[in-house]
Amino acid sequence: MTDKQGHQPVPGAPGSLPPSAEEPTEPREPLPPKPDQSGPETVSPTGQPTGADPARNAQSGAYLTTAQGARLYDTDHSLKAGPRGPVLLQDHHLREKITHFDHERIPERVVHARGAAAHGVFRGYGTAAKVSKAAFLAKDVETPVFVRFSTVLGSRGSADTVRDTRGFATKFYTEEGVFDLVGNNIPVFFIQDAIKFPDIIHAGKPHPDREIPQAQSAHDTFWDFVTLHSEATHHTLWNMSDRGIPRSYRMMEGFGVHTFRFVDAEGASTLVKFHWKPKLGVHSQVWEEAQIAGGVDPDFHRRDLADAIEAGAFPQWELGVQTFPDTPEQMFQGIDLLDPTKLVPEELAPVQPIGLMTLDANPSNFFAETEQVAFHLGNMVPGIDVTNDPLLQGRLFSYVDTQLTRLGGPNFPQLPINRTHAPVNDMLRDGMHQTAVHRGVAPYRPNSLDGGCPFVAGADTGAFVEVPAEVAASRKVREAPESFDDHFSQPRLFWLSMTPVEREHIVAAYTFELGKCYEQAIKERALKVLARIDTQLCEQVATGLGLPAPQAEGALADPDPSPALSQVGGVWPADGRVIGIVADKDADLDGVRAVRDAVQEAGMVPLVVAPAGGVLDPDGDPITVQRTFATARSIEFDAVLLAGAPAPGADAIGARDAKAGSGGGATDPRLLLLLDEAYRHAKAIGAWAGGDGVLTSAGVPLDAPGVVNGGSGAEVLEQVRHLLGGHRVWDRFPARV
Ligand code: HDE
Repeated sequence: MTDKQGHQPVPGAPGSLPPSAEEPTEPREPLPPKPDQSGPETVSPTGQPTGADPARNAQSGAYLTTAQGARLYDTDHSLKAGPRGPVLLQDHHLREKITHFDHERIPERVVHARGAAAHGVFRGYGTAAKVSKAAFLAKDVETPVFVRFSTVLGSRGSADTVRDTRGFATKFYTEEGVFDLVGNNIPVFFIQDAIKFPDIIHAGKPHPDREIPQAQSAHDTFWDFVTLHSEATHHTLWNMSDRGIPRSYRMMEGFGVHTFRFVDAEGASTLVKFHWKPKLGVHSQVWEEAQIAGGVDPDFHRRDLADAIEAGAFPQWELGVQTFPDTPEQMFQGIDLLDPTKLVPEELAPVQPIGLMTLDANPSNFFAETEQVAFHLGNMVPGIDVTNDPLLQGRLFSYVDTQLTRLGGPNFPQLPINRTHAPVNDMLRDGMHQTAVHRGVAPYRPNSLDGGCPFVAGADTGAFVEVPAEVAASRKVREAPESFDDHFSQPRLFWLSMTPVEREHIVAAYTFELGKCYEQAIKERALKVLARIDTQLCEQVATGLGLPAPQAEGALADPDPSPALSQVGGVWPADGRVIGIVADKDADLDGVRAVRDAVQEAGMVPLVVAPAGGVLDPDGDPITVQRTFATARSIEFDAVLLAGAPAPGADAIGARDAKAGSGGGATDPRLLLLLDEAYRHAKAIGAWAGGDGVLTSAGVPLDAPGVVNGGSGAEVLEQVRHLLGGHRVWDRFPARV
């Protein structure tokens, strides 16, 4: 609200206008934070300050000030030589405000730019104690963590649900220093040597001329590279599987990918591979869902994670390790443990649980926490060490290096989110953005002026001591070991381990992605690669592309399948799953209330969908409408229930746009679309109180698997809940895809 001269009324200032009804005019205390939404702790569990300064939290004081603390009376008008005159250079507030704004952005991550994160805790089971002396793995030790999930290829503002690998990076703030486990949701990688990383990323990123496509692998340069560089075959196959399109960050596995070392108190070393196992099971979208979500809710995964945590449905993962003897060969049953394009089937080396992670708080500031968090593989603690995996070795260089550009200098470990909770006593000094006020005069060793401090620790006083592993004498070479040459046996293992429906999805994914390539030669080369994985896979994709299927070069071996690689077949908790309940004013509203409450009690999320917003039954026990036919889309729901037959929607706002000519009393086309998609995406569907007629209109067969019809709302819900345990109604594939 402004006066005639365009001035903002200043409360208490001479000439203030009466307060407007919308705008508060009195300073007030800030609202208390929502539960579980507090900022980073100012003091760590070990009593160390973390650097978070509550006094600098935005919007927490009564009066607006400059960065220097001077109170301001106007932030809406520049200081001018008269109302129509030029702006005066002396306007410090204008310059400060604009200059700071001009520099608000920092470079996005060169990969993994798009992400979402959460705070939590990790509690060790103590089961790793015999192989690792890391203190945070000991029984019942609780360690704060910060986890950032991400896509790889897309820019910071790109859609969440694209087909891509997902990052799964965890920062453990242990008492012995920060340990970063920077993993992915796929256990193998595209390349075996870090020197190829710029190549694969340049190929996967948008084309340099037009900068399209964004966050996609369905384009020529990606397929050009991965079909020429056959060590990428295994990871690419995982990308084309359902693992490339997760339903939720909460329902992804995580993998350290490389083989690491555990070191016990005596210095003995064991090779390990890290696995995160989600308590909710591994669950994916179907491709059409992922594509729709990219348009109707590009923040699908970010929202899902934040909503679940805010609602108290804290996601959990069990951390586990596969362990292998640290022999000079570093091989396990013919699998080279230093080759990051290989996994070790769980049937050969079971994953042994060593702790539980619970994510229980959302970040309070995206930039300060999610954007500024800086992971680095070299952040290790005593009890964990690296191996010679050439991919891992290159990563040890890259992460600090990239932060120097991204975070503008070498002092990023001082940012609150990156601060260790262990006491720091380094001799690193000065540099851009130095926030510490170091005391003493002798940041060097040896010194006598600061009493010789600090001293170095020994293994018995908690020092990180590298495993004194033998390094075989050899020539300097740019070569890989021969065992790295096998690029096809594990892709075949993965393919053979998939169920028919998962194979169907893989075929569809390759057909889609290659169908988006323009270069015929790349498609033909891709088919040759597929022929080396499986004849049937190659033939089916070739049919979809309208090309002849080439013969495999050489015989295909048949490794034993690894059922653990499949996502289908388990039974999982339905916690946090979203149930759409469709109703209108004439529906069985008592049933809606009962089902809504039962869904909530079961730890799931009910969303009432009606033709228009507001409430149903306003004169009785009102039911809040959370989605309308205009705002609901099937992708948001894990199951859809119909509490009757909503009245024909020809007159509903937007219905005519949704399907021209469908007026005249037909069921609202947006509801029919919702049901059609839910059906084709193999979701559980339920109807009672006459909703079956609408299902029939939507082309949903009442006797199809996973379609529950009749009885009371509670009975329908019970069956639907049971169906959700399997994640999807797998028997319904292949439907009319
Ligand atoms: Fe990364 N990777 N990476 N990466 N990576 C980065 O570091 C790199 C690799 C992974 O949420 C960058 O801070 C090289 C494998 C995750 O902040 C950069 C190589 C795995 C994240 C970088 C790899 C990963 C990154 C970009 C080949 C799974 C996001 C921004 C040797 C085991 C972390 C940054 C976050 C981020 C380099 C390969 C996982 C450029 C050179 C293998 C989850 O430093």
